Amino acid sequence: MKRYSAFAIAREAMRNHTGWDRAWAKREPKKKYDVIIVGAGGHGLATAHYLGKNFGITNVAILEKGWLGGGNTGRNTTIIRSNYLQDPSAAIYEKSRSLYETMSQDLNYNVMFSPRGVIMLAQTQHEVRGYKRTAHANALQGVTTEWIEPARVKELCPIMNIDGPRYPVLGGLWQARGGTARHDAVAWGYARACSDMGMDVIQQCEVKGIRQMNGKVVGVDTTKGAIDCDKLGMVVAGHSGVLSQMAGFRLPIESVALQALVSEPIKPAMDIVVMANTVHGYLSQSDKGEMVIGGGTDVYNNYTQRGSFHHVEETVRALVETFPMLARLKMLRQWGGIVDVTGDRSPILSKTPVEGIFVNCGWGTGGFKAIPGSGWAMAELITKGQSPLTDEFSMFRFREGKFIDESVAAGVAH
Ligand code: FAD
Ligand code: PYC
Repeated sequence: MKRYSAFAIAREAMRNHTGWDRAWAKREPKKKYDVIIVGAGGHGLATAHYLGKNFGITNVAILEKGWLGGGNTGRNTTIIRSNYLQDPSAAIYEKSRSLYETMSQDLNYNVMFSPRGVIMLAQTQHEVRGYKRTAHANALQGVTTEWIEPARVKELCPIMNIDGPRYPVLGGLWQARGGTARHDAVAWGYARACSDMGMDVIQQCEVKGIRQMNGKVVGVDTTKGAIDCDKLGMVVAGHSGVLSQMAGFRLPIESVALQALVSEPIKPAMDIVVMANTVHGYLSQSDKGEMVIGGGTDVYNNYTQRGSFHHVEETVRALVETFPMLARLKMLRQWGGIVDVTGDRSPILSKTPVEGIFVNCGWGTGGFKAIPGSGWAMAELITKGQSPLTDEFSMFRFREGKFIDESVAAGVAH
């Protein structure tokens, strides 16, 4: 595949862009693969990518029922940070954040990673204690974060009202190397790299059944026919329960809609990301100038991948005391994605009761930031049967009571 470069852009500009290759090949399924990954979201594509890049396994298909990146990966508010509390979380999220730093170069695809800094605001005494504790834990984990006082918050984000009568800003947890990236580009960049390694990215191919023999996976039934495989990775986020049912086991997971919205574009107003978790809102400004806004999850489990009007009202109302300028903005678009939430708000990267089936899910409201680290770890788990980054994230931890409680770090109310 031709590399993208300034020279290539100049060359194609001279010949009306007739010389570009397809970013990824359009393929029909082969009869058999070494590994099938179900779900061409960021996590599925990254898993496939690192199977090829780190372990040389390229006889791989990534099967997607819709279009690639059309699930949560293309619907999220793109916040990237690694300021979690527990050590296993810090390890995988910080690995991920560091992979984002070089992702554009590694994939030869501009994912627009913007380490503009993320603040998690403390607006209650409880949050002050919680975030100071996280800052201390992060220091021990080698994750660079710091507790900052209200004056510094105001300096970093002048549009903020820190003196709100109900929720004054008491400080914040600041991660200067956190930020955002272009979500679709992450999926497209990985898909292009997978295709370049000879893998098959197959869209409009829904997995409808999982075939097993003597307790081991042997293949899948799809809307494009039966396909055999030696190993299967289930990476389908909000539909993980549906897939595990096909495979004959249950996952400790619930599916719920999480919504977001954007305002009309305005001139540059804030150049950092802010999460205000007490009031349930988070905010950044896109390169187009839109304010990108999200809130808490819907209050009931569902598979409804869409936005709802009352949510816009609730989320903006929650944020308006701290960001009064929002009251003057028109809201343009809203949408929803189906996120996969576990009881301890930590993901599952695990072997399963069926030999050869591995599951990567439970990223809930916060998995965009984890895409490269999760793919890296999952590829190792699938290849070697074990990875230091996934050891603690087994699905069996719920049976054993070994929870990894990240309810505070998850940030989003659910
Ligand atoms: P997905 O991208 O959902 O991919 C799963 C894919 O599997 C889908 O494309 C689906 O079509 C496919 N699939 C399902 N069933 C089948 C089947 N039977 N056969 C074939 N294919 C199938 N995270 C952050 O870190 N920061 C944020 O700011 C953030 N904001 C968010 C805001 C919103 C509104 C939402 C919805 C999520 C947000 N998240 C955020 C969470 C993040 O988006 C997800 O955790 C992450 O994208 C999950 O990626 P994935 O690859 O696991 O899932
Ligand atoms: O996990 O950082 C996060 C997040 C922000 C918005 C939704 N999730």
